Amino acid sequence: MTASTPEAKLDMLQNFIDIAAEPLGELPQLVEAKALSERASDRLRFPRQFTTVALTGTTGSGKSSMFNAFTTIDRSPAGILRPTTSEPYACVWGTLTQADELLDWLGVSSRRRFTRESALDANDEVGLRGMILLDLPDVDSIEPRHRVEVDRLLHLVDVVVWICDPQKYADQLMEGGYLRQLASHRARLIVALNQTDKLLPAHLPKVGADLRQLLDEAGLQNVPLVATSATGEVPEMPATKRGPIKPKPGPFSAEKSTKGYKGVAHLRAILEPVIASGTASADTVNHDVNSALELVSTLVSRPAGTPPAAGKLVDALVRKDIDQGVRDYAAAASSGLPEAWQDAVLRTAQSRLTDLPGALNQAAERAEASRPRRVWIPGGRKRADARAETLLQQEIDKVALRYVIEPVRRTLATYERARIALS
Ligand SMILES: Nc1nc2c(ncn2[C@@H]2O[C@H](COP(=O)(O)OP(=O)(O)O)[C@@H](O)[C@H]2O)c(=O)[nH]1
Ligand SMILES: [Mg+2]
Repeated sequence: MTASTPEAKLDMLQNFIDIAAEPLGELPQLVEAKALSERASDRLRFPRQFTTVALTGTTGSGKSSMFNAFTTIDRSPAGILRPTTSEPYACVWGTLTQADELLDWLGVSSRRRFTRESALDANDEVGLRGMILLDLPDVDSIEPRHRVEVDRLLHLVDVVVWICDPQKYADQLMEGGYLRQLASHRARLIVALNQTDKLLPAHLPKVGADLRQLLDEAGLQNVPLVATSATGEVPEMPATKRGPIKPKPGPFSAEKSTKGYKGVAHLRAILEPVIASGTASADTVNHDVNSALELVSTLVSRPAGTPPAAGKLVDALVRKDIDQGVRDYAAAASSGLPEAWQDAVLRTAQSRLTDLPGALNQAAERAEASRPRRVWIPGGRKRADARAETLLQQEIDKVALRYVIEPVRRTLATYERARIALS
């Protein structure tokens, strides 16, 4: 592969998808690769200085309260009427107008956009400059419309913060491997154990360790875990006993205290360097582009060879063993190619299957018509028969070429163009 920048890789992907779309049709890998590349090229068009961060999780875990704690303004209504958040809210740590197009793309209505620009001027929020924080509808919403909305958004943002609470985190996390799936398509995922103010100090490390273990078992060892409280304070963890044995590392990332609202300080401490690096959106794009390339790379293998000679196919057509003859020809022509292309070759080989019996009959009629009605010369009958036989063979050759071999050749040539597009 020669392409190195995301733009070049996207060109390559686009090229491949354009070529392969017709023969491969709605193949799931191709559809997914297309969605990923479209998303990545969209994201590339928006200002790079913004990092989109989505707060997500099940009902009542504290997403909206967390949003409020970060924005310090009561914008996203928490509690009372549930599920409360039916549409996403966004707060921009920067100039709102610069984020407008990005927010349009994310589908945040203009009534639900806020800014922390003045706080940035006052300098106390500088560490979050460039963040766009999103409060999403609940992932377990009984409204299918909300769930679809959440899924769509989670695919678009740069960082996902999964909020869970100490009572229900086990159920909240493991719902159908949702989180693992999330981690696989999002470069950055953070888990926040929220509402820790409800826990006794001695219980916090135990609950944390249990949650950490669940995450590890789900294959999420690299996902940071933080303790938060959106409405109060995270209890002080009991100091680890000193002794000859080195204490085990605690379950939480970023245990050091930081400035800001105490209950969300650790989450903030993890977010700040990500936002300051300004590379999150590029990481998102790279992640999507590379996933798309990985998907399409399974759709090419060895170069397409020259299709096999017509002999066996013609013999099968002469025997009227049409179906098997066509299948065998397609299989021989596509052997060693990825399965999707073997299927595509078979589909084109069979594309005129219903026309074949008629075409073969006409070929036979043409050969027969060349046979003289009466033969007077000695040995003439034999020669005429042989001539008619040769003619029949030639006519069937033509039918095989036109109805099967040429379509197969075209598909093989398309495969070859697609393969080269990726190399
Ligand atoms: N004690 C405590 N209550 C919280 C915390 N976060 C949220 N809540 C409460 O839990 C309820 C649901 O919170 P909300 O933010 O609406 O949850 P959402 O459905 O995830 O948006 C509300 O009554 C909040 O006041 C927290 O950290 N500590
Ligand atoms: Mg909410």
